[in-house]
Amino acid sequence: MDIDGDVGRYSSIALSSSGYPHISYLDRTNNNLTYATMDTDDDGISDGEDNCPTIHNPGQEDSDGNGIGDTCDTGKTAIPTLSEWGMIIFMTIIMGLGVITLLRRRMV
Ligand SMILES: [Ca+2]
Ligand SMILES: [Ca+2]
Ligand SMILES: [Ca+2]
Repeated sequence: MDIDGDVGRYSSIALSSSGYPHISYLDRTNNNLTYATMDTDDDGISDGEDNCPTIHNPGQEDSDGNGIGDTCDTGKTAIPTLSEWGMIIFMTIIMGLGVITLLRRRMV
């Protein structure tokens, strides 16, 4: 059935490997083969293409580029702040000095 409520004919349905349905039908009003799209969150992006299909995000922002929209991406990898980077570098240097000290003691 299209947005005008007209029923098509010869409909077909196929499921993608991720389980997303792909539906096409012959539109009775113009005899065009039509691909039916579903937009659950009404953001203008069909569910199959939407990087966050249940939350309205027409901009499809995905700041970390993992394919999951920012509004849905709960498993974001935290990027260390400048002070955290400083601590990481500091600890790496301390550990490196510790390893060098241990190796020198063993060589003596
Ligand atoms: Ca959508
Ligand atoms: Ca969306
Ligand atoms: Ca993301």
